[in-house]
Amino acid sequence: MSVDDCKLVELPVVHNPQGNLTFIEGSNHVPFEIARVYYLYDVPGGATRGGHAHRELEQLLVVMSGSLEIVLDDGSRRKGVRLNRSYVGLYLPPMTWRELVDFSSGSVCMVLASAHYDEADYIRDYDDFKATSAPAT
Ligand code: T46
Repeated sequence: MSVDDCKLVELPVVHNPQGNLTFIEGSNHVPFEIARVYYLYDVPGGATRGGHAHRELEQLLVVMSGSLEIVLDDGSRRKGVRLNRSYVGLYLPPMTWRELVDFSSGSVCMVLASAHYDEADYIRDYDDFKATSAPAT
């Protein structure tokens, strides 16, 4: 898996003078059935979240309010992506190391996930991640 497999997904917007509406359909706007939704909020200034990869989990991150940066790492390359639109998501395939940094005040990040929470799916040690993601020689 490469950082280039992490794709920005533009979500539909139903414009209305009374306010806009965006919707997300599993297996349509995201390439998986949605099994879980969680969100990060009340993140204090300077905090970093993430700092792990998932063995099998796929996710779509949508910053509903405010902004933050996601630092992606595939074991050989790093890339930063800033999210600040509630109609643009970032798709994260399995085996992507991610760090969420530079949260603006009051930001809210919603995450759609392909499976229920399972600690066994996490790789929380960067050296383990590098070893697991390295191509076989
Ligand atoms: C990810 C980034 C973007 C649960 O009990 N259920 C859940 O669904 C989740 C996501 C977490 N937890 C528990 C596990 C830990 O005891 O909540 C605690 C904090 O989780 P974690 O340290 O993994 O939080 P983040 O913000 O570093 O990472 C989370 C997701 O875990 C992760 O999949 O990609 O957000």
